[in-house]
Amino acid sequence: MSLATMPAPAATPVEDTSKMTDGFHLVIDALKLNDIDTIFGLPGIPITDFTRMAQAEGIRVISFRHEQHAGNAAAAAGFLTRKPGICLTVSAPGFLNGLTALANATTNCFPMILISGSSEREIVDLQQGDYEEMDQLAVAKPLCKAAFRVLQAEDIGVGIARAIRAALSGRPGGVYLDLPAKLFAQTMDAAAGKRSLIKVVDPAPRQIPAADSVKRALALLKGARRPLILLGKGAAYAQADADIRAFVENSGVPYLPMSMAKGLLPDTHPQSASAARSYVLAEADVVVLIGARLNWLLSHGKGKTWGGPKQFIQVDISPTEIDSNVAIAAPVIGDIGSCVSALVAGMGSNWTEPPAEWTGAITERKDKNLAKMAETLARNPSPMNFHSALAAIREVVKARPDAVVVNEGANTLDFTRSIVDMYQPRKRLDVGTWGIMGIGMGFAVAAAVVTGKPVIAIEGDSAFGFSGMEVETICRYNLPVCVIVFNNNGVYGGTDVNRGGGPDVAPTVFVKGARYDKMMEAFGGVGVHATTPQELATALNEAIRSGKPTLINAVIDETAGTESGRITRLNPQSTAKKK
Ligand code: ADP
Ligand code: TPW
Repeated sequence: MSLATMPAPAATPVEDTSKMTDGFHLVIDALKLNDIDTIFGLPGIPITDFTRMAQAEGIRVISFRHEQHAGNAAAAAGFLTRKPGICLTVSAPGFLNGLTALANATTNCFPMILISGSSEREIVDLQQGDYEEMDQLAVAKPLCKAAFRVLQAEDIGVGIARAIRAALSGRPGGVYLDLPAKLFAQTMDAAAGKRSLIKVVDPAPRQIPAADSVKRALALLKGARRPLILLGKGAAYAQADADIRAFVENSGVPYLPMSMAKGLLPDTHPQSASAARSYVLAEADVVVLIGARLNWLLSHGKGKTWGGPKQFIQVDISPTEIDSNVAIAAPVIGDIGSCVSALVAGMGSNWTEPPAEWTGAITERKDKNLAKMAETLARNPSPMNFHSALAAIREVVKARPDAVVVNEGANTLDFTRSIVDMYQPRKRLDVGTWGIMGIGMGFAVAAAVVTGKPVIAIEGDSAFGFSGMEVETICRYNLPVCVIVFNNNGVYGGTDVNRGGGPDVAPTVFVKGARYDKMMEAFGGVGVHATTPQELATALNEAIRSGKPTLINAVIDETAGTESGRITRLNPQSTAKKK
């Protein structure tokens, strides 16, 4: 080919940046396309600009003081809304701070997506010492349901879609999405970028149970002499409230709610067997588990708690959950809405209620226990104890059943769970499957942000400490959160002594008489020091009325309660004799 016949070299195209988009905008557009309206996070390299742009584009960005709490907020938002909660962090340390929340969300079956910026792959993979170097994808993988990394702008749509599907479909859980710094600045043609995004269709498809599994379950339930229904937080998450109510009421079977399933039916419901819990667990012959695992919280379905032999019907979306601890006679696999409505349909209109002998025996025990509890709650000791403080709070919650209760601690958790009745679904958020401390302020922020309802966070003083700095976040966004710190001067209580005799206090003891209320005042919120149930109730009512961020330092008898609350038995005991 002669020079003369060679085609002229193409002129270098001048980039028309007005028709370009970039990684920042594609991530934001992909989230918005999928109706994600809120991000919980903490800015820094490489996601600082992302948070600004997201806010500019109309996404609500709730900035925290520590990523763990942003992650917990995302998890709680996921549980409450059935949309994956989004947590956004910086690389390595920020990512690791968020990871606890991601793992906890996965353990709890809450849908969330942890999106972390990460450092340059070329440097990270050769371990050449980049700024905040870490192979985050590899670290996250064993701790969540799925983990993805996006390297090219044109794959952002797919990355976000896969993350949403993984978080929501089947058993919900945590997903990690790794976005390297370079991705954010990558550009591509705007129209092609738009076409590359995916609006996820039906991310949590209904899973209809097999007809024969429903039949098998109903046949077993029909033959039961002492049936029991156990509702777990999967049932609360499923938002199949009417079906669950119909199943309980049409069957006439007594039920027990796990802590976060409280309120699916009001705790005052005549079929609630909560006040006769140990009796029904030990005596039931057929137990229907709905969105509850037979893990440590249910003594693995065996042993003394469960008394004589029993048969289980288990409704769950995850087929591999079945037989995990004991044999399940009738698994019903599918989403709770589909399964429970199939059970209701199969029961028909003339289902025989359980024998009166069984329901009568439960009522008898319930009445006795409730009368005993009423007596305890009516006492007014000085200083206040867990019971008298919670007796006051329980009346406030009764009057405001729409308020969300967040709860953590040891005794504070156990007593609140049994004393404060819940009346509406998904109004109670707590330490969940791990019994983890530190969820308090993150969950409270999320509950306020996504529900707009008053939030009452009932916190042990140790529990509160894990996320206490987030009271600034609560004040900054002016959220209607009232934190009640049950201040008994330590982990569990404040009376332990240093067995070595030195000047240090015992490992479980805190500064005595601390004034947590001042922390809220430091950021412009309302602080109240309460030493009586009356003062506590007045302050809580006022907080709910005003909607102002409030912290009530509730002084509790430091000798009240027990070590580890109700799970003291899990504490290993030393058998070594001291010389
Ligand atoms: P709890 O701690 O209240 O006993 P768990 O967290 O142990 O509850 O159990 C929740 C269960 O609910 C999990 O096994 C999970 O697979 C199941 N689950 C979650 N969402 C759904 C759903 N939509 N349909 C069916 N099962 C679900
Ligand atoms: C992340 C261990 C369980 S309960 C608790 C701790 C430290 C605090 C109990 O004291 P608190 O409650 O809150 O004052 P109360 O009502 O008895 O006075 N680290 C994590 N999670 C857990 N569960 C612990 C430690 C623990």
